[in-house]
Amino acid sequence: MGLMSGKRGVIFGVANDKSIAWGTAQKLHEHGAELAFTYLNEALEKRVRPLAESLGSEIILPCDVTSDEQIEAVFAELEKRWGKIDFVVHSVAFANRDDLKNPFSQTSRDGFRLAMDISAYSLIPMVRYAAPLMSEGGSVVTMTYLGAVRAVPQYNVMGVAKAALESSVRYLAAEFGEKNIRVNAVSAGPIKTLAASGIGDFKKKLHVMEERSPLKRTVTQEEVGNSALYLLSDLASGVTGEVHYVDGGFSIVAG
Ligand code: NAD
Ligand code: 0WE
Repeated sequence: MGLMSGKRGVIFGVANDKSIAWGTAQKLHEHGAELAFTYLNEALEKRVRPLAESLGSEIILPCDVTSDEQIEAVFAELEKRWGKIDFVVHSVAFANRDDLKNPFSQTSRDGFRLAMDISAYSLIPMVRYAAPLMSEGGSVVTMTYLGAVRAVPQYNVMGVAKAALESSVRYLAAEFGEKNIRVNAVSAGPIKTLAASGIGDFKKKLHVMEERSPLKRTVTQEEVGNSALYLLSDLASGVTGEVHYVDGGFSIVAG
């Protein structure tokens, strides 16, 4: 207990109580963290606000990550309210539904740009604006998927965006290491969330995990949250630029 006591941070990417960001928020709260949340739009604010308030959070802010100004405004508000922060959770991704269905070579320029902008680029301004508030060092965690490093059927342009995201984790870790700001990713196995509900044969992905992964089961939001908790805590004080797999060992056998 108390791994995060005295620490404050912000979580981007809660949509509902199935979100990986919410599993992470619960673990951080259990271990004593004080949390701020962002939401994409007014429809999601209705879901996020009660969840955030149930963990005692008082800072609940809008943020569409396609806007540098909105990202900057989140950290400006955190500076006003808290002065400094200790951690950031980036748990945001989006691609056009068609691009997760059609053959990869059909990916449009606009679809590529959109997936890259929301799912990869957004981490960069997030760390840029968070860093000045991390005056005593800090830790940033983003969420990724095996499709970054393998050609997973239908993951398509999201795989390219996750490859850019994982590479950005390394470049950000290299740049901000001297400020004692660590940047890492958690690569989760398939979990039934809102983002997964739009995927054609997602059930099949879950079954493949249950049959072929070393642990013979899928993983939960709470298990992903536990790894994010570790990376955000001082337990991981020597860890940066890493992609940490929470996938029941699937990546070591997948072929
Ligand atoms: P989710 O739908 O709960 O979360 C995705 C979030 O992205 C939502 O909160 C949504 O509002 C937000 N988002 C989309 N566009 C945005 C924008 N322009 N600005 C701000 N926010 C925006 O689904 P999830 O599965 O919890 O996804 C969270 C992260 O986990 C994503 O990065 C996803 O790629 C990653 N991931 C998911 C799985 C899985 O199987 N569910 C596996 C590995 C990694
Ligand atoms: O990152 C993801 C999913 C991200 C995602 C999901 C959607 C669905 C609805 C991004 N954009 C959208 N756009 C929509 O309109 N995952 C890791 C979950 C996921 O998605 C897959 C997977 C897995 C796993 C798609 C194909 C194959 C496997």
